[in-house]
Amino acid sequence: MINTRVTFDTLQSLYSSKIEAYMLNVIDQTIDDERAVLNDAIRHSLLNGGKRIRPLLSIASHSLFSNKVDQILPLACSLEIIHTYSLIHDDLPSMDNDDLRRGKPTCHIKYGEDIAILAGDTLNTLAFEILATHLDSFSDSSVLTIIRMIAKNMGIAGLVGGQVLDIKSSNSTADLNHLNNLHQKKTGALIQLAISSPAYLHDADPGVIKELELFGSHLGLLFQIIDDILDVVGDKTMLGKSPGKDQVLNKLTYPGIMSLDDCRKIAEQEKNKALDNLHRIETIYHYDTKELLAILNFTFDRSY
Ligand code: GRG
Repeated sequence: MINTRVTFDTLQSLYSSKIEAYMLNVIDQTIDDERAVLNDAIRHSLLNGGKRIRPLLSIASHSLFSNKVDQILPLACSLEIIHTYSLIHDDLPSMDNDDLRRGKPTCHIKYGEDIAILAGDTLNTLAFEILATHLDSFSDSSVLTIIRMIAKNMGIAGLVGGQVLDIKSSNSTADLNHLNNLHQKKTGALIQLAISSPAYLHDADPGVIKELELFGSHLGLLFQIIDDILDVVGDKTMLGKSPGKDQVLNKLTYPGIMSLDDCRKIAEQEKNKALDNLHRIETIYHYDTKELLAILNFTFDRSY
């Protein structure tokens, strides 16, 4: 019998080349000889083999409503561009001070801190330019809605606010609620937006949007718990960055406040809650969630 199960590898082989081509094209259009070093720094950080989980999530969520993948690429790639800006800035000496990212020297190691800061700034604004310009398959009002949501959640209410909590927290001040709140903002907000934004663009039933948002929130926490576990048990080749950094920096992490077994238990709880959301989307609203399921399984299985 033919195995029709969709896996993360299936999604990568179906969609990665489209994602890479879209981002390459966007960067090529901004090429400017006078500022070649900035373009080099952007290419180095953006086009360098990330897993592309966030764009794949947007494509997977869009697949509930349409099979026209090209329509959603501007959103999918904008979110990967924002993610890349956040990684460049997170790696800076004044933040996590990392030398290695995706198996290569970090942006500031290769191009200097000044250019790395500017590359991050450029990517952040480029993402919003793409969102405002290229989502032409959707209504203006739905595009405005998601731009507003993304802008809000990439600022103090989400990514930046979560990063501040991360910098200013340590394991000695930790409890699970604080940790969940921090990661819901820092990592979860972008993941949640990748999943919910396509539904807003398609003016989906509010019940479906709610389930997708809850799914995104559970997947976001699961993603961070697994990332924390991998920082303890992973190696440099697998992670593409130095392991053990969280402990060196006295970061507030899940393994910092509980055993690895307990981390895996709460990861499993988040996975099961996310599965319940998918089940309801399938049974109540009759959408096919196999692509979202593939990404959920991949995220959970990474630390085993
Ligand atoms: C500097 C404003 C600002 C925010 C930084 C996201 C973030 C906030 C920092 C990243 C630090 C970090 C390693 C967080 C853990 C979760 C995470 C984002 C991991 C990396 O994402 P992957 O695994 O990486 O999707 P690839 O390389 O595959 O894209």
